[in-house]
This record gives sequence, C-alpha cells and structure tokens, in this order.
Amino acid sequence: MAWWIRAGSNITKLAIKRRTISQSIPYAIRKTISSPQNQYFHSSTFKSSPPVPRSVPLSRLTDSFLDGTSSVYLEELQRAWEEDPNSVDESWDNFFRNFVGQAPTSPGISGQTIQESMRLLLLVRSYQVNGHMKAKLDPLNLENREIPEDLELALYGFDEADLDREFFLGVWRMSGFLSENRPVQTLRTILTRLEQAYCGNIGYEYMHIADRDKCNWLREKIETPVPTHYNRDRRLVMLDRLIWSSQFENFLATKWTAAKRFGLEGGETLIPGMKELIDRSADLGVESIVIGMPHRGRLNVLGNVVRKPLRQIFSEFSSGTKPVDEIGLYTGTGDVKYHLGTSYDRATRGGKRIHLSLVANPSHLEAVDPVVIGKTRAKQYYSNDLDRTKNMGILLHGDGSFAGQGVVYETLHLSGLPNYTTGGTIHIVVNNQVAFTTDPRSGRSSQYCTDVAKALDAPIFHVNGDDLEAVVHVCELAAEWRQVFHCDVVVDIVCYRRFGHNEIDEPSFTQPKMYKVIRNHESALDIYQKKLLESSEIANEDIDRIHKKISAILNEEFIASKDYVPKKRDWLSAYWSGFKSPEQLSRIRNTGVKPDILKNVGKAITTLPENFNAHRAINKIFKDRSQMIENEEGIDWAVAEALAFATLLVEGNHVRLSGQDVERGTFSHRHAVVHDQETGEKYCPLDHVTMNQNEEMFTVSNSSLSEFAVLGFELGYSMENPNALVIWEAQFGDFANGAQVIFDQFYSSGEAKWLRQTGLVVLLPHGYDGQGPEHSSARLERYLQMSDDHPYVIPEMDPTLRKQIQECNWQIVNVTTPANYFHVLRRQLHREFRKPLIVMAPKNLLRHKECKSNLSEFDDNKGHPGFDKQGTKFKRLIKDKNNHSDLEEGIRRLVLCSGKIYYELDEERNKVDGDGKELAICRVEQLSPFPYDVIQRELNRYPNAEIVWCQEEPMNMGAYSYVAPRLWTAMRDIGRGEMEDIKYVGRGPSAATATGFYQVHVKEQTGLIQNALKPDPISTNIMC
Ligand SMILES: Cc1ncc(C[n+]2csc(CCOP(=O)(O)OP(=O)(O)O)c2C)c(N)n1
Ligand SMILES: [Mg+2]
Repeated sequence: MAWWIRAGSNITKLAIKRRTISQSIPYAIRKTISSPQNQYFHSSTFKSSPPVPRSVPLSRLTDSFLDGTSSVYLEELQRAWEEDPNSVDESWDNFFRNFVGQAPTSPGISGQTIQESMRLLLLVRSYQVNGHMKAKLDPLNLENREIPEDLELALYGFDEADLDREFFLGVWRMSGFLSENRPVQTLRTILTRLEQAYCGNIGYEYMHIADRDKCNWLREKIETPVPTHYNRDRRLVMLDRLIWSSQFENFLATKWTAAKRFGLEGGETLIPGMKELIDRSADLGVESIVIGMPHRGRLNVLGNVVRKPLRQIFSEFSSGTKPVDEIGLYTGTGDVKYHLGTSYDRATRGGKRIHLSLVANPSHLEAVDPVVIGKTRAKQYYSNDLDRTKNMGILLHGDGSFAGQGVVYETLHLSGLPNYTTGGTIHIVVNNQVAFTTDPRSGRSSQYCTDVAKALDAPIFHVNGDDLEAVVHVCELAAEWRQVFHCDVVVDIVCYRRFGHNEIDEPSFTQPKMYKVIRNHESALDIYQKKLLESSEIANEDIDRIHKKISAILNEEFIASKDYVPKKRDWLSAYWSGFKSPEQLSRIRNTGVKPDILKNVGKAITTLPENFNAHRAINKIFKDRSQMIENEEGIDWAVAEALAFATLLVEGNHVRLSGQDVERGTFSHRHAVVHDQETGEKYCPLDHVTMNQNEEMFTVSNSSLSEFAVLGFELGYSMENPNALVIWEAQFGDFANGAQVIFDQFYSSGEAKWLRQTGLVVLLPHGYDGQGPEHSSARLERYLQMSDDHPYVIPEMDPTLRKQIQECNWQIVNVTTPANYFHVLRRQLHREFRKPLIVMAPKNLLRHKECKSNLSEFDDNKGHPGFDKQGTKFKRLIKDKNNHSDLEEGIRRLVLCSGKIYYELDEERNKVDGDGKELAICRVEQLSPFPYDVIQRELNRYPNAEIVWCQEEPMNMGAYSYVAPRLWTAMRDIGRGEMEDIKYVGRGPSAATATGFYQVHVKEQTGLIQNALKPDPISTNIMC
C-alpha cells in the first residue's frame, strides 16, 4: 500500500478526532489552526516545523473518503511529484518530502496549512465522488436517502466560522474547482458551488472512471464558475417541445380512453431531452441514429422525435396496423402499435438533417439492445464511418429492466471490443421508480438502477425529470461526451409514472402512498411554465399560442387519419431495393463457381506469407489444404467454408463471422486467423482474397462470452444490408439457448411481425459422439418446431414456380458434405430475398475421412454428381450413394436420416449390404422447409421399401416429430402409405439430451445403427 494512504488516513483520523473534541470543547482546535496569518496562504510568510510522519496500523485504514477514487487521485499526485517535484504545488512538495523523510524545500510552510488544504481537497473530492447522494433527484421527494457523512464540513474540521476564510486548494493540473486559475477561494464560495454543481437537480457519477482526461473533461463541464443559463430562444424551443410531449399523451388519452399506450405521463421531459440530444449530436457530426426503446413513451417518441406522421399513428390506433384491401401483398402477422419501428429523416435545430431509425422490438425488455448496436455498427461499416462519429446508437431503458435484464450487461460489454464497438451508445433511462407493480427495493440490490454501467467506466448523469432544463443539459452533455470520447454514457431521468403500468391498470393497489403524492403533483409542464412566467422572459400569451398551435395540428392530423391509406410496405431500406417479399417469386440460382476462380481463391486461402512463423502443426494443415486445392479432391469442411467465404468476397460481398473462439474454431479446425509463433502477429488469409481488400470486408472475430448479446448484435448487423453473409457460431449448439429470446422474438418471427428480412446464418455444432448431455445436442427439435411450413399441405414444388422457402420463416439444414455446406452458404446471397439459415454444424465430420468433397462439386462444369438442370447448387436431399436408377424394386428398406449418423449407417451398410442391392440410405440435408418433391422422388424410386426414419437423438428430440407428419403427407399424396408405415429407429424418449456414460453411448449408438439396417423387417418403432 502506498505510504500516502497511511498519511491520508492519518489526516482523516485527525479530522475525526478534531470533530469529536470540538464538540466538547467548542473551537478549541480551530483556534490553534486559524491564526490570523494563515487566513491567507503565503508559503514564505510563516514558519513552523513540518509535521512528523506517523504510521497508522493497517487495521485502522477504513476511512470512507480514502476510498479507491481518492486514493487514485493522491496516487496520481505522488507519481507526478516523483517524476518532477516542481510539477506539484510547493505545499505538496513539502508534504511529500515530509513523508519520505526529505527536508522540505521551503521550511516556512505550516504543516497545519497543508493539512487544511488537504482536508479541503478531500472535501472537494467527496463532493465529486458522493455529491450525487445529496442531489435532489426525486421529483416526488419520497426518496429517503442518507446523506453521506463525508459531505459534512465537520468531518474535515471546518465549521460555520471558517466559511469566509480563504483557503488554498492547490494548483494541480486539474479542471474545475481544482484548476490553476482559482487556487485561493473562501470556503463559502467553494461550498456553494460544490452544492450547486453536485447536489442540485443533477447527480453526476463519474469518479469511478479511471481516465484522468475524461474526469477532467467532465469536471470542466460540471464545476463551472456559474450554473448554466439558457436564453429566451432556447427556452421557447424547450417549452414548445415539452408542450408537444404533454399534449400528445393527453390527446391520445382523450381520443382512445381505453387503449393501452404505455404513456409517458410523469416522464414527459424525455422528449425535449432526446430532441436536444439529437440536435447536439447532429451539430457534432452525427448523421444517422439507430434507436432502441421499450414500450414506455414509444408512441410519443415515434411521433415527436422520429416524426412518424401523426395521422399514421392515429390511424393505427383506430384500425390496427394491418393494411386492408391489399390483396396478394405480404403483410405478415403484424404487431401491436407500441412495438413497431420506423425510420425518417428529421430536420435539426442547427439546420441539418439526421436519419433516425427506431428498431422494431418485442415485448421482451432490453432484448433489442444488442440488435440496435449491431445495426449501428453495420451502418458504420457501409458508410465508411471509420471514427464512428457519423452513426450512433441510442438505447432507452426502464429502471426495472435496466437493472434486471442480463442482456444489458452483455451489451454494455460489447462496447469496447474492436469488432463490436460503435464508438459509444447513449443510454437514457426513463426511471419512473417502479416496474409494473414492483418497487425498486424489491427490484434491485444496487443503489441506482444504472449501477451496471459503472463496470464500463461510463459516466452516469442522474437528473430530476421535473427539471426540464436540467434534463436538456445532461442530454447535451451526453451527446458531447459520446462525440469526444467515443464511449457509452448514461442519462438517468428520475421521474414518476402518473398512471398505472398501462392506462387500464390501477396503481394504488400496490403503491398507495406514492400515488397519493402523484395525484397532487404538478406536471413538469406546469412547473416549467411557472418558472418561465416567474422569470418574466416569457408571457402567458406566448405559452397559450404554443398550446393552441399544437392542439390545432393534433386535431388536423386526427381528422386526416380517418382517410389515411397505409402506403405500400415501407420495409425496404435503400440497400434492399429490388429484393423480393415472400409473395414475389425469386428465381432459384445455381451457386457453383468457375473452376479458375476456385483455384485462384483456393491458393489465397491456403497460403501463408513467407517468413511467417506459423506453428508447426498449422504449417502442416495449410500444406494439406493447399494440396486439396491442387489435387482438386479431399476438400474438407474448413476449406469448403473458406471457399464459400472467398468466392462471396470476390463477388463483392461482405462476410462477417463472429462467436466464441471462431477465429481458430472451437474444434481447432478453422484456423481463419494464424498466429506467428515468434512475433505474435496475426495473419488472416481471407483478408487477402482480392487486391487491396478492405480490412473489414472479411471479418472473423472471437466474441465476448455471451450468446444473447452477440447473436442479437449479428442479427442487427445482418438487417442493414443484404449483400453480406453474416454468421454467428455457437461454441456448442446447446449454448444457443442463452440467446433464446433472439431466436424466438427476432430471428424466427421478425419478418412475419415487422416485415424485416435477415439472411443471418447460425452455426450450431451438433452430433452424438459420447460427450455427454451438454455437448451433443443443438436442440434441433426446437428450431424445427418453430418452423412454419405446413405439415399437412404440400406447397407448389415446381422449380420454376417454387416459393416454398420464401414463404417460410427460416431454413434448417443438417448438411453432410463440404460441398453442400459451400453451396448452402452461397445460396444465402444468391437469391433475391433473405431468409434465416440454421445449420446443425458437424463436429467429428470436420476430420472424418469420408466427409470430403472433390473440387468439381464446387464448380459449375457439367458431369459431376452435384450438377443438374440448373447447374451446381445446394442439394436438399442426397440420394443413395449407389447411383440407383429411377426405379429400384429390389430395395427392401429406405432409411431416411439427417446429419452425421449417415456416415455410421453407411459404414454398417458396407458390412451388411456391400453392393447396395437391398438397402438405400438417403440424407435429408434440408429439414425445413421440408423438401416434399425430392422426398417423393425417392419414395417413388423404391416402391417396395420399408420406410425408416433413423436418428441418433432421443425420440422426443431431433427431427423425428417434425419429419413424421410431413413424411406422411408426402407418402399419402402418392399412395405410398400411412403414418404407421413410418418406422422410427433411434434413442427412446429422454429428459437429458444424451447419456453421460460413454459405454452406454456406444451401446445405444451401435444398437440403433444395427437395428436400422437389420435383415428382418422392422414391424414396430425401435428404441435403443
Ligand atoms: C423480459 C421481460 N420480462 C417481463 C416483462 C413484463 N413487463 C412488462 S413491463 C414490465 C415492467 C418494466 O419496468 P421498467 O423497466 O421500470 O419500465 P416502465 O414500465 O416502468 O417504464 C414488466 C415486468 C417484459 N416485458 N419483458
Ligand atoms: Mg419503471
């Protein structure tokens, strides 16, 4: 521990001791130290001996004001002094010298004076650290906060009589009160400004930030010589905006008395605050803002901030959001009005235009956070916003959800990561001090609902929501902070909720006392109007004029809303023009690539630079890879993936792969980034596929250890521009359940609810190889259950008319060859629509000797097994390997399966039916939407075969319950049998996904494989 901590503590003890003494013997000590000479500090004018250093036992070092932040400060001083004793004030020079036993430079300095300065300094620090505890944040004044002792003068040995004495505060290279231009001040001046700055209607929390420049910047803004004053023009604008905010809610309340709108009443100052924040951001260079927010005040933000036409909002209130009379136009399922998103260009106060988009969100609080951040990051990429000053994210939160939802923390932690940062998000908490019916006391363990942001070094500005100008002030400050420091900041608007959680709720059931106060509490608008009238700057007529103007517009818009005809779907942003909605047929394209391109990119992705000292094993891998390309055979999974990425890059697309440990690959198979063993330098072959390739065009990035936030981020990223292959890979498929909200609320249903497409790919490692219950299953069944393709109706399957995929919510594949993986990835971009793709990714197939493809299967030349009428493309079903003819009457069993179990079945078949005369095995590569046409083709090929569905997952898991009704539908349609003709061979129903005992696993696995291929007919389902 630094010696000065002991010193500081010593002084604290002195201060405490002195206070105790002064209580019994008034002023006894003060008299000694406040001799007339030291009212003005001049180091040369008085002489006394320096204080004798005294050590304090460690056990007594518990003073609160020598906590982390004070210590950091003093440590800084010590460091500065050690480097250059002249860099600190002479008094401190002497102070430090005393403690290290050196002779002071100026023997005339009073130790007592030094102590006074130090105590004062500690007082200032205490205000900086804890002043917010005394700030008047609660408009209802119900808050019962204890004011910390370290904000009391007495603790530092001062009292009333000292107020008009001048003190020396030091001349540290410090902003605000401790700046060089005001070293000598009276205690009263210091205290008054400390109280004004830190204990008014704004509570600043920033002393947890370790960066000195950032703290100084804030001190400069906070510790101003006089409080901020807005001129009449600014005040009129603020007033106008507050009236808009207040009248908007009143208007909705009177027109739709029983509708739920999650009104903003009690927190109306949010709207002028946000508008000022946006104006200020635009002044500072921001051109586009992505906003994410919950239900509270959403309509108000949509109408007044984003400027969605009021007539449209009103029309949606009256008739819902589904457009009528638009036959054939895809409308999806729609969503309730307070979840919808929109985007508009808005004029700002400074005469600029700024693009605002409010992202649609589900009811799940905070789930939209990472989506907004991902979208913002994508905007930065596509607009070449290298310093991230043109595109910014704003997230609004409720107090309950900000403190309670883990995704908040997960999202905050993306903020500083190189491949996820957006250069700072502005968070605004509409802190109405209640969450539905829950009081903060029951809702969180931390003092503030914003404490989670302290982990990030984000400054937090708490503000009394009744004080419009204070709200505006901190909103502007937040905008400035973000543009200067490019990191997150939090504005906590402490307000209240005038009505219940929604308009039909009764809040007094649960918060009777609070609501008694609220009933008699003046609105923020009344308070502000009064304040302006009192200042005589604005007259009653001015206020009336604004009210009348706004109410006239609201009424006009209401009348216009009656004839409002919803426009054609406005779901395609500029980048998406030409993309097709589900009802517009998109041609099926092939995805093969010219052989010379394959060879060229193949070389780029398998070559490491000369003089690069890769690990020996990596060198071998790259050598093998280069052989694969050269010999045009034996292409493995990793090379196939890299070929897909490389060919997409050559075609000008952006490729981004993120997830835990994806650079190397969880199974040490990808090696997308290679590390020089001597220099530690990294090399990413896929960054060198085209000439002068933009560094970010191919991005592969290890992510933070979060599923929810990272998947949400990639989802948001993928929605910005369709010409990108964006992939999230789970470490093991089972971990994806940590991101379940994103799957349920966004990924599977976003297009249906909000008409927003995404081509995001999710890779979920899946497969039973004896690793136990947690690392075997990616829970295929869950995704299949959420697929919306009809189990009993076969859609149009003609290749020229087929829209099956377009009409479904997503695609789920369980691919078994490297070439098919290559094509399914490329297919994502080679079509005129975008659709989510979930891939059950392999584990042991990554190195399986049979799981290899020839380079010809990737190319577009005729004559290889992947080539058909359309050219080379993804195969939804892989036929039996024995090249059977169109009719094989001798085959007695058709085993249908999916995924890596195929290779085990095939191995067994080689033993029991080497020439493939009796058994046929087909792989269903695309499970959803179900490939009815090719399934029927295979059923017709083997008219006498028993039909078996074989899977390695337990019966209640895997694809069985999804496949069974669809297979039946396919069979029935061609008179090929009924449900009971489908025989199941696999594991029995189970609670756990897999056994934890390896021996049991082996027994089950061999059992199911042997049973699926056994010589006797299969008369009943077999469970192993
Ligand atoms: C993840 C999630 N859990 C629960 C809910 C149900 N819910 C809706 S609003 C609400 C209270 C939110 O409180 P707060 O964040 O303070 O916002 P406020 O409504 O007070 O503005 C709850 C629990 C939800 N929407 N999302
Ligand atoms: Mg709340």
